[in-house]
Amino acid sequence: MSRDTFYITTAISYPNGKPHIGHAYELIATDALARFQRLDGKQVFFLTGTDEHGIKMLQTAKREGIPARELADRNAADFQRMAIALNASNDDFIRTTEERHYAASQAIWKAMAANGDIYKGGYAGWYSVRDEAYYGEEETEVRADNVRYGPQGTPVEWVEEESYFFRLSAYQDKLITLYESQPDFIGPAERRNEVMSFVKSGLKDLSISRTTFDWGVPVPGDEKHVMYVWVDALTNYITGVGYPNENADNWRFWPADAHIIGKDIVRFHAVYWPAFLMSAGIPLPKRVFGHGFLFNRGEKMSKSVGNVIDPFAMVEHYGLDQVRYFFLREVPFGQDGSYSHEAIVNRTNADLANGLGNLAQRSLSMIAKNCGGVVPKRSDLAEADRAILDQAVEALATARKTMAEQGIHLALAAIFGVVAEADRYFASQEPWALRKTDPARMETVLWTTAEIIRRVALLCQPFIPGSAAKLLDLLAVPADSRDFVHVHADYALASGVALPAPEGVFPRYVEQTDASA
Ligand code: ME8
Repeated sequence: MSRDTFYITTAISYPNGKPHIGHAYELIATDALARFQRLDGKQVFFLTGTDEHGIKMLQTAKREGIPARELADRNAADFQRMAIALNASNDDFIRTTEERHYAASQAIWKAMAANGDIYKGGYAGWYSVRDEAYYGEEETEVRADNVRYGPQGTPVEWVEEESYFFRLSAYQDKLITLYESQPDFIGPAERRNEVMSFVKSGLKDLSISRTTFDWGVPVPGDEKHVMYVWVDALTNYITGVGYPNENADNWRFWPADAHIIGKDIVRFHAVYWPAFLMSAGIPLPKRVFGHGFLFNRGEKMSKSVGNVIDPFAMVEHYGLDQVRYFFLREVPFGQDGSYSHEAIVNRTNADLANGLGNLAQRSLSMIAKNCGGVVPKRSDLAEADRAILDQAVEALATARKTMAEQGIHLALAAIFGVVAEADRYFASQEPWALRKTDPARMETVLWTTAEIIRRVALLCQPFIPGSAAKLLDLLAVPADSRDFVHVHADYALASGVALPAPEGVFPRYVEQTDASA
């Protein structure tokens, strides 16, 4: 039986600096996935937040000459501001320095210990502060600069200290069984293969505490130790829904339906996290999806905007829904992508300004002028009308299927395929010519076009929520008639309903000249 709840999370970001475009990308994509399920009738819980412990935070704070907590407070506020600026619909924002999170982290630690999976020993090995990760010597290499690097290309340092260990080696077979019996547990396929071969190559027990600093969650019963940052970081996903209080109202959302993360941290989510959960007797998430990395193609993005890697500046410059649309449509979700000024301008001008925006503007202006500003009168539908209307319903079916597998770009391709087809429909029906020859048919064509825009706008809501809402306002669609059930013909526009004066929804990006820059 499929549940009517849906729980989705982003990674929690290190607030050792300001949010960058990679953080924004992950949040936008996860927001689209969350909004999609909400509009499709699920009770959704969407969690994001900040990962505030670890040596990386501590070192940055030292460099700045401020306490780690002050650094965390300052930058976490920027991450919260970014969520608002991106119109993210997260239901909560978790900070790992919160009281509730200390309680959850200590509870899962105790549960793992009670299961006999934690023991005290001594760690001697390589550690990357940048990745906050332990690596086996065979995963590292000394390069020409005489520095030793880990598999992600970050420097590693030798660590030797007393440490608690988690019996990860005991979970090797259980993890392989998990990946085999639940093939969807890790996506996309390349990430699944990487994890599979990592686990098959043999798992060593994991060092899960440190003694040389105290910025972290204290180990229960041995406060000389703080937990390894990834133990507490991963636990945020259950803290956020009430753990350890299994009577908490939100606990019904667990297990998570999807953890959306970047490809660099799949190992933590697909190996360590399920092992911790198995040990603590907590059900496992359904899926871990590792998206790709974004790269700036290097060119200067615009004369008037300095560093548009800053998500706030990017939104300010191109518009929020333009940025959302660009990343979600342009980059196949799960693969790496690059962005550049031209790519953003080309994509958003073509699909939003000249595509959907232009179609809406042209048809709604004709309606305002020729149909008395009300929804046109619909007579019998011709085959061409029916075909284009059906396509929008089919796009919903496609979007449901692709969004369930995080194929965000594929859902958008299907929806904007309808826009392209509707454009051809509008051009070939020539409603402007029908005005004189067959006004009743003109009204039907305009009705069909407006109805297509209604359906497309409903489908666009997860991706470009603000602009989709404006389009639906222009069609006088009531706020309570905007979820996906309403894509159906039963909820089609009713002829005669008054429409507000049409206005443009997607301004065309115009290159600034040197004089205006
Ligand atoms: O890894 N393009 O935090 P983080 C796309 N605190 N995604 C990117 C990116 C880029 N250029 N750069 C980073 C952490 N990301 C941990 C997570 S979860 C329990 C703890 C993604 O601030 C990255 O892959 O380094 C990760 O999913 C997220 O941004 C936060 O990265």
